[in-house]
Amino acid sequence: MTEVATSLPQAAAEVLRANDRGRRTVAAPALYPHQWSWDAAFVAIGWATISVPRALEEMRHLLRGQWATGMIPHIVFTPEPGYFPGPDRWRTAGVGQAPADVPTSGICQPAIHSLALSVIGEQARRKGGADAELFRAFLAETFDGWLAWHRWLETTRSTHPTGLVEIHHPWESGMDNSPRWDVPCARIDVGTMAPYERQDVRHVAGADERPADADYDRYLWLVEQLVSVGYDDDAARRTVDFRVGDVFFTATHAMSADLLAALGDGIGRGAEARKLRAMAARARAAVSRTADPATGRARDFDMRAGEWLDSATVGGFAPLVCGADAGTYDALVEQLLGPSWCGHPALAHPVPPTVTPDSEAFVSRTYWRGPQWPVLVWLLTWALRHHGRRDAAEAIGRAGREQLGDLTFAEYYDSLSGQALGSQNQSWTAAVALAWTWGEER
Ligand code: 9WN
Repeated sequence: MTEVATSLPQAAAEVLRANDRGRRTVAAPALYPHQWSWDAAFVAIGWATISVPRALEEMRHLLRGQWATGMIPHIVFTPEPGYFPGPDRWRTAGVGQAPADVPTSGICQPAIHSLALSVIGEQARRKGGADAELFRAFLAETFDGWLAWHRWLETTRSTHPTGLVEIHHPWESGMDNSPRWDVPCARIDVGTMAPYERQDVRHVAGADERPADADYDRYLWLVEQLVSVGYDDDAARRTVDFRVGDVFFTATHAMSADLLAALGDGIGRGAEARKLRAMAARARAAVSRTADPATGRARDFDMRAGEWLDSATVGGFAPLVCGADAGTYDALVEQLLGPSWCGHPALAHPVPPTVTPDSEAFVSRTYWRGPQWPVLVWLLTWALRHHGRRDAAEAIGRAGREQLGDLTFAEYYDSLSGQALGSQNQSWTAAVALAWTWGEER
């Protein structure tokens, strides 16, 4: 008799359950023992396939960390040890805008949250009854929080003439050491600061899977700069060495603001929904103005230097997330499926790598410099489907699920050898495995 292999959704659900700490899920069991902002959104999407109430709890826990400004911080800390930099390095305790009773970091991450709300809402409606009611009540109760987050992104972080969302730390992009940031990072002048010891490299098989020590010096220096101005946004704009318009972040803001508007309409918040749609339109227009005439891909903007940033990374496909005119959209889909990206003959799995293997910056196993990240692959498949390209979504989604067939639920995969890298049993990888399975059933 042949043994029945554990199915992908079963194994994925086990990972989420093992990483569950009651009202929040650790991003990864050892490497990331806290709640991260965009991880929590993807994780909630995964939970929604198992339990709508649990998915909502994840979102509620994240919102506990929201700052008075509207910012949703990139980490809501928990007492679990083992991660650096922790609250003592961020020093947000006592900062006026930060919540008094919840330790958080002082920066943010891409605005995936209303995508999560929208997907959870779909699940809740499908299940009906108590789940549908609970979702509606949750949305009515928390709508202003999500709205404040988008307002802050617009009024405080989108003031540059490009209209792009401005970030003050590579960690805010979620794609920490991506070649997208090589040029602005090279300009960071690291000053004197307290010594530190990295913890991350202890939790991975090889240090080359993680950012370099020189990157960490810059990351920690930027934290010092933000601490020095008490996390005041105006002062930060003048002070930090890293000030970049992030096109991918901007696209998530546009996408999520639109989705939140649709949810707002459903609970009688029509006036706010109109404002959200206007924000989304402005952000989408900003994304559309970034197109590189040579490649057609979207670009980031170095606000310190006043220069466009060219790099051959997945960030260039930002318009696929927020939508674009049909010509631009189709050309980008064709490029994504073509021989420099998903169709590159050297790839172990035909899903988008974070950097094309054709680029000089490409390193197949080093963090955001070339590996494939299932969570981004899923996001692109969701967006392609949402914007009417089901064919492309299905082709990439099939390959994405196949990549997860090793059941390691790795944080990322070597795009040439297919080796599982970074943390294993990463929550958001398990979550997207569940989301894909559900997406296929629809
Ligand atoms: C810093 C948790 C996070 C993700 C990021 C990813 C990585 C942190 C780190 O892990 O960043 O925020 O310590 O490396 O780059 O996208 O949210 O999974």
